[in-house]
Amino acid sequence: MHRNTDSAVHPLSHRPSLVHVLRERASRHPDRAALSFIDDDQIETTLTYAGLESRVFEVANRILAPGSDSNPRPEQSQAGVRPQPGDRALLLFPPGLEFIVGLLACQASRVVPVPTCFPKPGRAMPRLDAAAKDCLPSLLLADSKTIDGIDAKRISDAVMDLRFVATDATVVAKNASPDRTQTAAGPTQLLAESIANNRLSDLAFLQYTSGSTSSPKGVMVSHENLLTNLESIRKSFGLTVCNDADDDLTRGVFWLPHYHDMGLIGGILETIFIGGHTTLMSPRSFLAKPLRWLTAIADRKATVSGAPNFAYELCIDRVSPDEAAEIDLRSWQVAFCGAEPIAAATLDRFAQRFKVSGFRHESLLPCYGLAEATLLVASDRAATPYRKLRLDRDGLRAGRVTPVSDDHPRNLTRAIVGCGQPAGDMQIEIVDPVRRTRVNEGEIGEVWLCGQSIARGYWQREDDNEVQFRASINDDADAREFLRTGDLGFVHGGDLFITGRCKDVIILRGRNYYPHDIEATIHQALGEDAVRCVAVATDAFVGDAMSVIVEVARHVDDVRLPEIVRRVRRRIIDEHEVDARQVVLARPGAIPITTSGKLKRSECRRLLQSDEIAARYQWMRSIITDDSVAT
Ligand code: 1ZZ
Repeated sequence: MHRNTDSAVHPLSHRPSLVHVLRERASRHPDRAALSFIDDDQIETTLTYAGLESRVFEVANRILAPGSDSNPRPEQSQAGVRPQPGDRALLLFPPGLEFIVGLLACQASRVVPVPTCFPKPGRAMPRLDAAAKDCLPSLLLADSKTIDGIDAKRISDAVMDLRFVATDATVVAKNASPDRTQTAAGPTQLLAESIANNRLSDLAFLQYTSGSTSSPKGVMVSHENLLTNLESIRKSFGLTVCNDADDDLTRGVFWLPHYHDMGLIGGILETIFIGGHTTLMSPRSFLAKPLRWLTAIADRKATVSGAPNFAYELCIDRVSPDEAAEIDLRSWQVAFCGAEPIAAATLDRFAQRFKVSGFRHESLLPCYGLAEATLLVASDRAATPYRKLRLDRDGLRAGRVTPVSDDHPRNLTRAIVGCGQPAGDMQIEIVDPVRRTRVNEGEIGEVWLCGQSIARGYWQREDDNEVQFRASINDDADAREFLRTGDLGFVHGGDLFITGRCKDVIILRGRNYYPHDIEATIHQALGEDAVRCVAVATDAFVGDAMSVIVEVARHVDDVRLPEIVRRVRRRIIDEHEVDARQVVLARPGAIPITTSGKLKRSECRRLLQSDEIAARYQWMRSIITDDSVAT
């Protein structure tokens, strides 16, 4: 058993939600900058703690007083209806501070916020529609520009019928905090009561980002889960709580998507929890020019920032040695890396490239987590060199951990980065998923988790919850309930190492893609030309690799095959904003299926990796250029 003995301190009952924490911060250091946002034109907006609190109360007052809505769409059936505690509100915001105001305003008014992915202009909103159909919200919060731009043709009735609240439409007097304004009547009194009635067991938000579009799953994160995990992150990452003016301020810089657990909790909510200052920018701004991320860290003397492996890789590729020499990264104490497989080579190359900027190798902090456990599960020790194990590759494929020396031939080994120790009260067990017993030390199994950060399950999915959130280990004396992560790994020297996944999800650039969604897109793109198709992660360990096999109908002539590949890729890029690394066009019957007609994904992956699929034509992206290979 792998148990963290650090007993869970639960300093939570006196402040059962993050709104309570925000109020403390706002009264202790009202003028301290809390969150800044640099937009894509490099214009910066900042909210102080008092400013954030006042905006949160202003919007929360409005949520609770539907009569005061300056609702741009009065025809909605929910317009004018006051939400009940526990009602859901979709949050539809581009990156920026308005999203944070909306999220906390929901919590203050005991409405459950549901962050959703912000689509590109003119695009359909399948994720928003899917979340709306699943959690049946009564409100939609957005800024007025977004609400004005909502096109009834591109959105389902389930969304159009909601009460829309524009967070930036000012209808209540400034500084309308429930305690601080004597003038506050009706809604303000209601809000004060609402905040006082918040309970640790209430939902802090529903996290939909990891679900597939066709069958979305909303992870129910309670205030208790959230506050526990925020405290675990603080301890594991060694972050300072900034209570007093002379405390060393924790400064963050983040560009991660705000609707994903890592950006939302790690980037935004942790800042408020510890009373630090974080500067945010959009993922687009980072992707367009990765140097911006590092420059922001240098300019703000940031102490904490991080991203998935691909982002470190992008910096190595796109920031020149000369540019690296110009920036000062000496302040960067915690450079965390997680959300997708971590490559030791990437971390080492990053440290090497940015040594000239004053970046320290021991700042790199590999970590592991998932939305179903709120966020952080395990992380390396802060300010120490990260752990790496070189393992025998064949042993690994057979589920055995056989460390080998560094001079072993590289092609027979795989280096795996350690994700450190359980965070806070998290208990980690490595379990044989079939026998449901703990595996022996040094064997690979599924990662099972137990602790106060484990979310309360998926919204309205009792059957799934029974299997995934309430699993039991056969020989567990304490009869605990575990979350099954679907990830494979082992524990070595007290540290967790992740080796792969037993679930099908494809992780690209730290985001999860569900094969069903990609396959549905291919079918839409090809119609009658495709018989069957499958999308799999082929090179899961270094990330960034999705392969697609399409059985092409017999009537399709060979000359059309390159154009079919282009159509498949274009459509996947359009709808999912990722590209495949490999598209194989095969004859009907090439994709293995079970007797009940289900795709055998792991068999497909094996066939692709051993080059055993009989292809009519295939396209493969090389690292440097795109090239097509006719076979
Ligand atoms: P999600 C102050 N995965 O990705 C800042 N880590 O959740 C604190 N695979 O539910 C920031 N190796 O989308 C703390 N190391 O996907 C950040 O992703 C802590 O397959 C990292 O099941 C949190 C990541 C959150 C996240 C979860 C899936 C997992 C696993 C994969 C995550 C991984 C990793 C390999 C890692």
